[in-house]
Amino acid sequence: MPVSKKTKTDRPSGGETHQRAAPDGVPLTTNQAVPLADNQNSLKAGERGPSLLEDFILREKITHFDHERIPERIVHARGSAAHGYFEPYRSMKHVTSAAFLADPSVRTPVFARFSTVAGGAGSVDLPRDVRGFAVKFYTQQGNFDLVGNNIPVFFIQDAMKFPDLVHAVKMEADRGYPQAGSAHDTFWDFISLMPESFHMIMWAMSDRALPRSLRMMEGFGVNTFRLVNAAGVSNFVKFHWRPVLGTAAVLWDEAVKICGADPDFHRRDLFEAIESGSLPEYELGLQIVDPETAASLPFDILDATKLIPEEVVPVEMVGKMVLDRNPDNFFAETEQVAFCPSHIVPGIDFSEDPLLQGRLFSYQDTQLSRLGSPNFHQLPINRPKCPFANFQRDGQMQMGVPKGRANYEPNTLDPAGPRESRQGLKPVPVSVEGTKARIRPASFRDHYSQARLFYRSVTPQEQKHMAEALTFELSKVAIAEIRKRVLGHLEVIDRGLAETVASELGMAGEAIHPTPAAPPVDLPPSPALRLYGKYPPNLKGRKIGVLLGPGFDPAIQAKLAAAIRKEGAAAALIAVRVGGVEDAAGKAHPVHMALQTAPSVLFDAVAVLAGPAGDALLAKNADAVAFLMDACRHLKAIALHGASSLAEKSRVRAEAGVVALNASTVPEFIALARQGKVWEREN
Ligand code: HDE
Repeated sequence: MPVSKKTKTDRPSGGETHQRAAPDGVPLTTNQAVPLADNQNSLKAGERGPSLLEDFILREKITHFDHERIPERIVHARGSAAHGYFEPYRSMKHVTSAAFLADPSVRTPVFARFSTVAGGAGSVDLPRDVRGFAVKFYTQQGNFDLVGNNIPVFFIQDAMKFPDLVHAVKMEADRGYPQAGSAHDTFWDFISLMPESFHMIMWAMSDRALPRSLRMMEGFGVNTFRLVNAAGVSNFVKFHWRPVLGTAAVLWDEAVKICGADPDFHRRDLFEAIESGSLPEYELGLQIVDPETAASLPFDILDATKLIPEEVVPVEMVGKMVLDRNPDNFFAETEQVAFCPSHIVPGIDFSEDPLLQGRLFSYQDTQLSRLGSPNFHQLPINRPKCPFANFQRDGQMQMGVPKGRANYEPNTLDPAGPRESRQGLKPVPVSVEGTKARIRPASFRDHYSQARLFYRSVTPQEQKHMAEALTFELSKVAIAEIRKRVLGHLEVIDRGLAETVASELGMAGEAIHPTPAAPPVDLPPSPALRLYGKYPPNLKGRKIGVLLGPGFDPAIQAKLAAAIRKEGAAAALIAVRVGGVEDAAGKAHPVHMALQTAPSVLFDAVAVLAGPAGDALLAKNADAVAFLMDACRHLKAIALHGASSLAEKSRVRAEAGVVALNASTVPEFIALARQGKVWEREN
């Protein structure tokens, strides 16, 4: 039966309200460059008839779409990245022949990707988790990937345990939850049986696992590498990154609420900072350890569950990385970038750390399955920015068109072709001898001393938050035996901590005691491990939420905004409605955000300004009350002008760190906000 019938909804090429054809635009084409006349309708047999298989345009479009996703990373799936550059402060030729560390006038392009570990690509930015800190340096001697974390040690000592660790922390095998969180039975079951993980656990339970911003966290290469100079002299090295803005973290309750208010909190923060010209900067530090010093350390330098206190071996700052450009395309760059710790350049070499040795295999292997071809190095984001040539050929998605007959070496047919060179990568000659065995060295046995060192080195606030984090995580563990085993390990680390957690769990006296393979020792504390108080207080790069109620005083608001700008911070103006708010003279002011979308967890400090009627209105608004109550609970500096009824309702008036705002107290509020949290309020 013919299906062609004129109907009322006859639309030759789709909707009629918007101009679709851009007369001056480039033609829309298929992937074979054939121009399209209609991108709205599939090819049909008659107006109301079935679609035709012949429609290669529809099939090309849908097929491409069907294959848009690639396997996400098995760990570190959720990440945010930026382009930038690295410049050394001075030549480091005396310790390394790496060219990117040799000449302060040379800028090396970089691509940095920050990530969470456990969650999937679509998970939230602020779970309690370790953050990845991976940097690809496109040097003149080839790519160097420094694939680190924001915590200087790792959970396990041997690569053999990595799949077990990751299986345990990721969503549970039968139920498919929780997403992106370690507070569940399988993670703590595994950890409770792995004493070597407890040093890292202390860090993961600390505020380091809740960074305020990717711009405000330290980074660490974790594994021990080697530096080698042109004369062949080599030393061990640990890599460090230090954020120029200093370190900062959010509280657990803030993190939980941020995940709801803005799941992309870190990604947005990084993107907006770069867009606004507030460029993230990190200094690169080297902790260089000669072989004699390495041998004298009270632990094995090859053990990735240990750090070298800066008080023992100082960190020398050798250069700076600046991130100055957002990716043009998230998939092509942030998703397709392939980091591999095996990507080193002459002047850098590996150590025999068994975790690193496993990593040298794993990353290359994972890229093959993720990116689908041994030619992943040809993708624009992965391509070295210096010339490269060899006789590897063909393979899926080959982008190059190699010329000539010779695809082997040695050859005589192509004398100008690529050859080995004297400046090439040479391994540091390390003599190796031993019996082949699956073995863990005795020097790796002390699992608790550095966990204790870390706990006893940090500030009382950090210690308090660690106890709270352990209590929270273990409260979500259903199997009591697991909790008891964890309490046993905590007792070995620090009795006071263990007692606090046991009592908060309602499990005093129930710990199951482990037998340490090596009894822990008291090491001298390392204040450099603190998160708070290590960097000078500042407001740079922070965001202040300024809630404006109707009838607010515009002169004070302008003064406050100018003072915030002067600090290098940003003021977000908020009103009940996104359309704006009127000041005391009835003049309308535009704002950045509506109160509903701007809970105070999104800001570092807050101010509320309102006239009498505006104050009365805000005091009746549940979002405004929650705004102030949360700012108080989350230890933020608070400034109030004419918001007394709201303050009353939110019970913040008598609290520490609340400034009565007027023209002369703006500096007082700024000085308070610079300090970060108002710690006295926490107690
Ligand atoms: Fe990774 N890790 N890892 N890791 N890792 C991956 O590689 C692995 C380890 C780190 O932004 C994977 O491309 C093993 C330590 C970062 O793309 C995979 C072991 C440290 C990133 C892999 C470790 C890291 C990864 C998954 C133990 C800190 C994200 C996707 C032997 C120094 C990089 C990928 C990015 C990613 C394996 C331990 C950091 C599976 C086997 C220690 C920052 O290859």
